[in-house]
Amino acid sequence: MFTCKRFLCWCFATLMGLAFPFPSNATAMETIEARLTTPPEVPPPTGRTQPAHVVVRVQAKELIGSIGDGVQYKLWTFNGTVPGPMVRVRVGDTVEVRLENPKENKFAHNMDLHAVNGPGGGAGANLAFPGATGVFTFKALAPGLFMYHCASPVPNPHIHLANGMYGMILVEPEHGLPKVDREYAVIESEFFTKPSEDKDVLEFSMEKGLAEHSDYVVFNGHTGSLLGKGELKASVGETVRLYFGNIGPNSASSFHIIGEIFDNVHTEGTIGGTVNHHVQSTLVPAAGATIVEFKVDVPGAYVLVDHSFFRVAKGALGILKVGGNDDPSIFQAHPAP
Ligand SMILES: [Cu+2]
Repeated sequence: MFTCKRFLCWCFATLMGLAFPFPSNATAMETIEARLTTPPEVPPPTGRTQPAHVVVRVQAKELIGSIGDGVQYKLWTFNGTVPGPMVRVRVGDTVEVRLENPKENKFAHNMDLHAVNGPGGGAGANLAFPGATGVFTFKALAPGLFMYHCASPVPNPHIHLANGMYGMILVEPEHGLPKVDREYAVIESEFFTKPSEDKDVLEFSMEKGLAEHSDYVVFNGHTGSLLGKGELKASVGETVRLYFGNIGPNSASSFHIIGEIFDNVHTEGTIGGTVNHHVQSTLVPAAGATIVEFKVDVPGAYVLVDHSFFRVAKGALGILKVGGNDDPSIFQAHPAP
């Protein structure tokens, strides 16, 4: 029943609304530039409690780069790196994706983001031929870790993936993720190669791609990206969160860290979905992702691998170097008697 008291409240609210109009979401939403990082570096938490209009600027670059020691390859990249930049937004954000394709490039490129609800993940909307910029916006409706990749039909999408055009976008939940001490991003991928007209430079082999016979399986675009100076670092007692993606383009990954048990595995990169505990290896499909978290207890070198093990010989390994003090109650080596 619409009582007199309710009517007076309604009148008051209406008048206040006219006198002090509340800003709508559209007008209140601030516009910010996404801070992009190259894996293994991860952008910092958004720290925002409100959605924003986030502008992501990416440039397609076709270049010759290294995929292994002494191995040069004709790469197609986002922002000149393989993988492309990592993006971090918050659920509810409106994300404006701006893909510039410089006129010096030979091919059309675009971006299909798996975080998108919309045709082609945006790939049809931002297809950019050399000299053009493709733009589309989407609202991040679901939190999670998502892959993105080029899906240009020129000459066909799978070549663009195989040549290096992929990356990850993290969509934080409304209140962000629990704080950890270290965050890293790693993406696995395959290369299918043959000599190009320049004998010192390899290029994509359609024959090997179709046969699913990879020459290289790598983390972060290079057989040595997580070795030597590229080793990931942590200290005993710290918590580590790894954003792990697998672009394939063909094979699923049996992701494992030798000597470490994953405390939490956010299966299939979901946030708010299934979290498994005490996991040894986790399966990541092509164009899928996972988030694993663990506390490091013992110092030493921990080896990241695809435990489909012959891929280690093709390059799928990296090191997490853990510093700090031993805890013999957890692990100790005994000298030979
Ligand atoms: Cu492309």
